[in-house]
Amino acid sequence: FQNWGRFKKGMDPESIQLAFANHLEYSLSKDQYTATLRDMYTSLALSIRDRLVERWIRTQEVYYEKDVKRVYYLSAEYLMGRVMTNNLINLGMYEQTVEAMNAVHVDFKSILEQEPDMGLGNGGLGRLAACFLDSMATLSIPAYGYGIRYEFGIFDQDIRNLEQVERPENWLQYGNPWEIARPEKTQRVRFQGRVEHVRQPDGSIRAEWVDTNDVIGVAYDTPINGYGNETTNTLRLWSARASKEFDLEYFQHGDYMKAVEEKNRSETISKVLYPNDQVYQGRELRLKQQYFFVSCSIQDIIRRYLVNHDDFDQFANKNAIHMNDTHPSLAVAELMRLLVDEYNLAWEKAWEITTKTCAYTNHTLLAEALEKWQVSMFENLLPRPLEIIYEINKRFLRQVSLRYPENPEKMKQLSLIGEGEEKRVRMAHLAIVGSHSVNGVAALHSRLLMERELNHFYQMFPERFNNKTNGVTPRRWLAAANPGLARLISSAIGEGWVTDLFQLEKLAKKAANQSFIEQWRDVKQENKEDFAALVRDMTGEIINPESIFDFQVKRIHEYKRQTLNILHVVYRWLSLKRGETRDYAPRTFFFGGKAAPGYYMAKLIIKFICHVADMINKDPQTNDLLKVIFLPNYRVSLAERIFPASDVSEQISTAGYEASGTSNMKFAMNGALTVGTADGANVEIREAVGDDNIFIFGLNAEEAAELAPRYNARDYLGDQVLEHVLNHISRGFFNPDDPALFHPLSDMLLGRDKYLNLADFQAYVQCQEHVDALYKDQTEWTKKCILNVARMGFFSSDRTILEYNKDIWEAEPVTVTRGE
Ligand code: 26R
Repeated sequence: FQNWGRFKKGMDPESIQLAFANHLEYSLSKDQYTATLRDMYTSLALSIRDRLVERWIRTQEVYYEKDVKRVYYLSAEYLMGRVMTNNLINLGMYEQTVEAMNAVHVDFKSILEQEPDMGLGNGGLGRLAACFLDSMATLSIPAYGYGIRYEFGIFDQDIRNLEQVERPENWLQYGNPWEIARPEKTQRVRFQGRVEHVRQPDGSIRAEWVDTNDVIGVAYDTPINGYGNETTNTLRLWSARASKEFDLEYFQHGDYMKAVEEKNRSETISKVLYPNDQVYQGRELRLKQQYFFVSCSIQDIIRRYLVNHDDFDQFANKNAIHMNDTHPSLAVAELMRLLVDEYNLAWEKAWEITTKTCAYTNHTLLAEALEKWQVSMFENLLPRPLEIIYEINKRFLRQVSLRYPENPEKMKQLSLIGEGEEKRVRMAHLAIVGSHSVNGVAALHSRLLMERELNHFYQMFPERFNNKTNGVTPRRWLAAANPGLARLISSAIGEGWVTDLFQLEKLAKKAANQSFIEQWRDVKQENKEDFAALVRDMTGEIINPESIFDFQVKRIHEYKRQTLNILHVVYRWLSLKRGETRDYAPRTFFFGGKAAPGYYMAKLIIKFICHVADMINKDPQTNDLLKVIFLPNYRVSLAERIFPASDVSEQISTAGYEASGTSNMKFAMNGALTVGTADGANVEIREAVGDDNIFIFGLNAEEAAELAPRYNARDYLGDQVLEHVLNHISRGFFNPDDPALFHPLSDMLLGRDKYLNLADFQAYVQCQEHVDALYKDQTEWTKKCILNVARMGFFSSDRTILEYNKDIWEAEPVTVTRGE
């Protein structure tokens, strides 16, 4: 293996060319006549993967040799997007690869376009997990991501006849050159069956979970390399396979078709990502997914630990298990089950290990997103984990009754089992009780958890609660996505910001420098022109690159208030039609985002935006001042084009509902100004950039919560134009063919609107007028953009991960070096 040198390791353009040609011929059996662009993409990906492998093997060796403490991040979602550019940048071979491709007359940009997004997530939570993987590797933290290898990720969204249509997203159809299948690394997961309690010779009682229907998890590994170091961590995703016994039983009974059918059934577990976010639905297959990946992962963690240890005394010192929301909260029960049933630990000992090892992050304040699985579903599917949960609850409630004697109310509030019409397991309670740390994802969110949603638990365990404000990786979201701005920044302050984002502060003194301001504007303008070309290709719409590019891109949800945004757009249009120009600057309002397929109101909102856009864009009278574009299929790779081209970032959720938001950070990091409510991380962005450099409007969280019970939308109809807007909607102006179409929308806005759209409307309109006024002074505007970027240091996911590691995981960073 000594002379692989050039083919497998060389980072210079010529070596990359050799590797590329080699893979084209010997891995894909293609020549210059038959190779498609996709073949070239695959060959290049394989060439890059080769360069990761040596580092990857070495990293894992070092972890083993040093018996390091490992961090295990358990997440049902990873929204990785494309990985090629990121890998090249982190390996430090981007420029060399561009050169190599140029030399063989291959258009590098179109190769990058071949890669499908790895879209194994819904939105914020899944993308956060992906940013965290990048930061953990860059900070040399021994970390593993564990999750599910969904065959179908988040659906592709088409807009047809002005509404959303979902298409399956088959990201694996042409193979995945980044992953390595590990058919020998499997774990067995049990379902159904029953529990026998068997008395042992020593008098103790052991639980045996028998007559189960087992499913096998097969590991697929993806290397995650750090920026500018040798660390290469592992993202291990589990794929479901039918177990041999399962096959045999049926095949031996001679019912071949039934056997294949059953086999298929167990393999559906990892078939598709559930596209709901924020609205829990108690689907059995989803519970199977959760237990499947949790059980595979916990078994794998224990297996790895036992390679170096022969008892569990060091387990909590060597492992941190982090639960990304409650989706993996069965980890608490599964770790207990394995320690007690399989490894014969005493309950108390196992419980101490479990709580010291596990930690939980909450990502939402919406009650309807809380997972509460029917006990009846557990009884059938997971009888033994249910018994474990009951035992955890029994002991926990004993503790509660000591702390709050004679207080059945408290017991009810805190119990892991909710007693409504039907008994349910409250997964958040399980996660909190089984963890030594519980955190929210922005200062406001964590405070509201402690004061409101989780106050009962906060009173019981105040020391467990803490905040970890989210962050995003500057490698993907600035260095890779916005090379023009990255170059300009580096030319001014050097390249240190890529791993130490606080260095951006050095840009602040450049904000007064006229020539720097002009260069900054040139970069933004070029990005906007590129984006306008992309919009033309995607939608056929011609937009004015001199107009303000205003974006609201995120999942469609009532609490995020895309409705408030589109109401303002209609208001603006009607004002223009009345001849009130109000000094509007030309503006293009972009919307993008997917609606959960079963979320009626979200789909109606998309439809409404599209109808409004259709009408406004056809109006020659207002065209040079106002355009509206719904961008189809918002996803990571499209986001990478959006942030660099953005002037205004819309972050307008009803205060108290958006846990953090992370696109708010990506926009600001790319020099957009935020129009937002005092919600989630917007509050901390305001603190960082200063009141003068952000547009905050509307009710704060306390005011909104106070208003909600006595809110009357009609109190806010004083404004003539607003009334006009709402009349237009309810009279079917935007849809003459079916005038009732948008009634549910106007009924919602004028009725018991939980999200108080009209209460914030006036403030929002005024705020938007300030935006127009400022934009007319391009120098002032650009200064504020520069100051925004200068103060984004805090919002790097490196800072977030350092805090997690210091306060929760306490893993030692390990420098990996390759022997030559
Ligand atoms: C239970 C199920 C239906 C479900 C609920 C919620 C599935 C998925 C979700 C997604 C939630 C948890 C989510 O993505 N939350 C977002 O997390 C981001 C990262 O912390 C935050 O920035 C964002 O504010 C929050 O909405």
